[in-house]
Amino acid sequence: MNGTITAGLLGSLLATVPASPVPKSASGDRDRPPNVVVFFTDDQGFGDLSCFGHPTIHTPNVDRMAAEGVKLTQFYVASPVCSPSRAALLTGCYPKRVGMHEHVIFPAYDHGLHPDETTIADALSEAGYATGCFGKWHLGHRPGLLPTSQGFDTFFGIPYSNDMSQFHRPGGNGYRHSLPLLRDEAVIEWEPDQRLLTRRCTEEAVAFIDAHADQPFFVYVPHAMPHIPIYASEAFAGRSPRGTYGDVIEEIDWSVGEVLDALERHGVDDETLVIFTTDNGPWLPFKERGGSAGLLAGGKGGNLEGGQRVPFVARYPDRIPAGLVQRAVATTMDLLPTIAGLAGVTLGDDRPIDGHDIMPLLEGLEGVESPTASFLYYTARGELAGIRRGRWKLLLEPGTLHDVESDVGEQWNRADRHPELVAELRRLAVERDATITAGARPVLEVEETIWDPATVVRPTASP
Ligand SMILES: [Ca+2]
Repeated sequence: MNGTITAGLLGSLLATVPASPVPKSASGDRDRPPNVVVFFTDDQGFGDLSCFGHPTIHTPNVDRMAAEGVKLTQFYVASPVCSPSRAALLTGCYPKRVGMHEHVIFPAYDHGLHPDETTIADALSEAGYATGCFGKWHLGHRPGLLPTSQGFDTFFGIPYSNDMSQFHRPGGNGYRHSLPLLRDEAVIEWEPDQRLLTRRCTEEAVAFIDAHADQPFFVYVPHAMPHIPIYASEAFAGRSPRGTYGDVIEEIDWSVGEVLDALERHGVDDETLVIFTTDNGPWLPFKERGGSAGLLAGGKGGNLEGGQRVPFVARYPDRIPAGLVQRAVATTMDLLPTIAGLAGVTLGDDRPIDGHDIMPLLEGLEGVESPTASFLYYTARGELAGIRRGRWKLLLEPGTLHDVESDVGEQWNRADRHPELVAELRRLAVERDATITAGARPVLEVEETIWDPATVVRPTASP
């Protein structure tokens, strides 16, 4: 055999291949860019998936994504709290670069991510994608700041955290706000039954896929759970040995399964990139109602690894090999350039970003290294906190140096042994932060409101 096959022989070889049970309606269309689905859960820990080692929480659908795709074990969010982390995911920038670094947005606040920023949804909209957001937004809730002003065709969900309601804060806490459920920019319910949030957002996401399967689509599912107060629907309540927190994660896993089923039903699962990750680490003070960072120290709100290193799984059978585990450092800021690259969108150079295209890393190409030369840590309030370069992580205060590859739990401070490295990393962190600060872009402040931020509406459903 010389490697060439005649047309007749090729025909007879193909004839022996059994017909695929699922028609690949779009897979033969190489001009069509891949669909993209991003699950971005809220406050789920590094250790809260069975494929990341949890012994009793059962997550077969995310586990299947990992078995059929890639798992990243050193994947970071750019902030240990919600709003800055979400800004980084959608814009590919450190939160400080887009002015969103100073903690989370509360109901009375009037600012949000500037609509002039390019989000993943903006980039994909430009490429002809249908774009939908189903879950919790938390990047501004005044007119012009909601998802429909940030590249999304539609939005269903809550504008800020599910505890930002006087009915979900113990003792009221001086809190004078109620939680609305929105469709696009309109309030459709006050104080929605939180037991149904995961299910309803999933049903909306699946309906969106059903309606747009004949064109490229981007579905962003930032589930409001497992941020406290945690609730699961009746079908999941009381099911997990890990208690309500486990029930909530298992319902989120069900949500992933529903979306994977929809992709398969429409014959587009091979050419759809599905990502599962979370916005920051577990909220530890809530004890059994919060999650676990597994081997990592710390959790939400802090800069120990448990606050910012999160589980990451990606499935895209056309490009990503099954069962790959990557230990290279990557971050949520890499998603915008990676996804834009897949969609054939060139990002303008008028707005510098911090992320890198990590498709070669997700594909496991031979010899590929992390494009993240160094990673900066910021506190929940947006102050420079530290830096990771290679295996070394320096936290500026109290000046601890850890080899976070051998010492993933940050137990053994090596600062005394490597004073020159400490000085070098400190200098690099300060220099890089100064560059970001000098080029920082503004948020947008909007005085008008869609609803009265002090609206008081008694909940009717959630216990
Ligand atoms: Ca969060």
